[in-house]
Parts: sequence; C-alpha cells; structure tokens
Amino acid sequence: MHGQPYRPVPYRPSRMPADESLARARELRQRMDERRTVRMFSTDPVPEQVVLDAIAVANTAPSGAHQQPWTFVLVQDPEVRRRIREAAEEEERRSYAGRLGEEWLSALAPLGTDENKPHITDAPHLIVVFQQRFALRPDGSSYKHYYVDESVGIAVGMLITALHLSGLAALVHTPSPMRFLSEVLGRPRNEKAFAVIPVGYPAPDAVVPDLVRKTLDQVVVRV
Ligand code: IYR
Repeated sequence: MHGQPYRPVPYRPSRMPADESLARARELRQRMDERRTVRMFSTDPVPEQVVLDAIAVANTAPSGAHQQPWTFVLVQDPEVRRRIREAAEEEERRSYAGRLGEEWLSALAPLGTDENKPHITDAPHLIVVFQQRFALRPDGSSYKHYYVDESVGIAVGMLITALHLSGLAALVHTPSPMRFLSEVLGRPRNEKAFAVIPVGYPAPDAVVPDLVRKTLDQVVVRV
C-alpha cells in the first residue's frame, strides 16, 4: 500500500431528468462530430487559461489505482519549439522515406501527411504529454504504475474533447520515435513521451480531409 485508504464520502449528484439527458446527449453528439483534427494552424494567440482549463479537465480522467500517471508539458519557448520541430521532422523524414514500411505508408497515404510539421511552431500552444511509466519519489526510489497507456489515452481523449468544446483545434501528433522529447524537455527517467499536441485556431485557409466516420450501427454490437 502506498498510502492510507480513502475515506468513503457521499456522492449524490442530483439526478438529471431523462428528457434533459436525451437533449444534452444529442447536442453533445452533434458538437463532437464537428471536431476535426487540424494540421494547419493560425498563429493567432489563444488565452493560456483556456489550455490550462482543458488540461485540468484531462487531469480529472480516471486512472489505474488513481495514480494519474501523466505530465503535461506546456512549451512556449520559441527556441525549444524550433528544436522539437526540427527533431520531429528529422525522425519523420526517415519514417516517410521507408522506415514505416509499405503497409503503414499506404494506410497513411489517403490523409496526405508528410514529414513537414509546421504546426509544431505555428500553433500558439504546444502540449507535450508524458506518461509516467512508474512513480519516482524525491529520494530516487520508485513504485509501479498500472494501466498507464489506458489512463493517459483516456486523459488525452478528455483533453481534446475539452479543447474542442472550448473552441480550439488540436492535433494529436505522435512523432516516432519520441525519445528526443525527453532530452529536449529534460524529463525524468520515469517519463515517456506519449503525444505532441499543438493547440490553437485553424489557419484561415485550413483544409481537412473529407473523411466520413463510421456510423453508430458499424461500431455498436448489441448482445
Ligand atoms: N507519425 C507520423 C506518421 C503518422 C502516423 C499515423 I498512424 C497517423 O495517423 C498520422 C501520421 C506523422 O506524424 O506524420
């Protein structure tokens, strides 16, 4: 055990009437269907508090053993941004030149992505999400974290939902390999980069692929 047992406290949120639930769910479904991954960002500023509030939402995500195994690094320093972009593009050049393999490259082809990552320096905010593979105490000792991929994945899902509902666009970018991020950002050895998330407004001339989402029938199985 790493701490004291939690004290059970009452949890009695007032129950939402079913018709209000239905109305809210329908509206949320429509608003979330408007979210698009954006790769072309405006350099216009966005209040940092909006981003901090969205990160606070992500920080409410459920996590294995409530260990909250995440760190969100907000990168503002333009020089650090430039170094991240340069290193990401260097890795991606190798990936697109063949490292990904034929099957992966053909899966990506419809999206038209390439090794150029201007969003890393264009977007007014850059969040680099790290997963804490294990916990590191100040004395250097460590203990295990559980369901780290799942926990951080859920948190990032909540982050991009919060950003979208706050009027911002985001891209969950996973340059691969991402080891350079730990070096550039000086993160401790228990942390591993999970995603690079540029955040801002879409560029005035932004375009997105005309993709279609699976229908509910295609993704739901009733047993
Ligand atoms: N990480 C590369 C390649 C890439 C991979 C997947 I899977 C994508 O959905 C999109 C891109 C890149 O960022 O370009």
